[in-house]
Amino acid sequence: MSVHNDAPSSAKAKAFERHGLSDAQLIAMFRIMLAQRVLENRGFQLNRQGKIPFASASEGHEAVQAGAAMAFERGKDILVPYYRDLGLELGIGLTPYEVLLSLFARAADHSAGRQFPHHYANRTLGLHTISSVIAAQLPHAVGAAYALQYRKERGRAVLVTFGDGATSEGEWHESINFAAVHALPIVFLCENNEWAISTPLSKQTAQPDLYKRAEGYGIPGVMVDGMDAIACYAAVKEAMDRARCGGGPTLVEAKCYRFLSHTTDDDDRTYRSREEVVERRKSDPVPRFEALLAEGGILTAEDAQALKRSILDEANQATDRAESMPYPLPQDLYDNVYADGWQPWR
Ligand SMILES: Cc1ncc(C[n+]2csc(CCOP(=O)(O)OP(=O)(O)O)c2C)c(N)n1
Ligand SMILES: [Mg+2]
Repeated sequence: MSVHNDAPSSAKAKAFERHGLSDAQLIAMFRIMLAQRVLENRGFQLNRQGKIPFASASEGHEAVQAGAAMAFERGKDILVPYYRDLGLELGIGLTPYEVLLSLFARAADHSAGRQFPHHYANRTLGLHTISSVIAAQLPHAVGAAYALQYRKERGRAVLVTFGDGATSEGEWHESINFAAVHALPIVFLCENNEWAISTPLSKQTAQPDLYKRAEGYGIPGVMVDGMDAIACYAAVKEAMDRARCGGGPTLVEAKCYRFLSHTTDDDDRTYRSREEVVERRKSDPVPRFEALLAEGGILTAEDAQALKRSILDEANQATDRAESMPYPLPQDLYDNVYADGWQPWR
């Protein structure tokens, strides 16, 4: 990463609050956002081509994930994500090839080709596998944070993410309460996209500001514009810093929106209007961040084009390479399912 740089690069450039992020870090965040969008679209394309059984969609979540990824310290922190966190996973170091191996269910995938996207653990990156059971990742994450505290591993923290729907689960409340009581090094990041498949937020809770629940547990609660990548970085960074130095947990609520259907198996036209989606698209975080970087003199239109081309090239190469890899063998089906024959987390 380049050195800290507060000044806009060109004389005509507009200054903006960058919270200490260098030009290189801002461009890295934009790269994550673009890669997330390209790869999520690739998942949908491959599914519609009949090449993969299933993919999820995170369009609208790019800013919160690129911001949070930049606040994550590689080699120290632990990420316990959920299934809509492709950008976060890419942002902490997962490669497009690893993502494609999972989508194509190939043997070389981290979960050996089980094909449910995002179930890849990566020990080196500090990436915990997800749980498809909503909110079940929270007690796992709290357990990891408890282990850090028990072992006196100061300077490390856990980042756990979940959607608005997860906040209705008992495990959500139990986990936050336990973490608060023990002042554990953990940040609870809610990606509130206003929908839990077809259930709108208004049917989930009568208090749409989810961050306010933090007060009931005696921890700080912060609300952030989830379409603003820099604001998301600042909020998660502050919370992670507090957690890393013994200040206990924080609940951060990032207000975003899910632009596409829940997954390739869902059709959102059956439960929400096109007008709503079109209206919300106006706050798309990707063009918004691109415009900010352009106005700030950080990324020219040509640079942005070149970046987009290189990301698409990388995604295409990763797709071809992963597709050419072998499937797992039928006799390996029960590997890592029972204790017998267990292999260490890789
Ligand atoms: C315990 C449990 N109940 C129901 C489901 C089915 N389900 C899968 S995703 C989902 C919606 C969750 O919504 P939210 O937490 O808001 O996350 P989002 O998908 O919007 O990012 C549901 C109900 C599940 N996986 N686990
Ligand atoms: Mg949701």
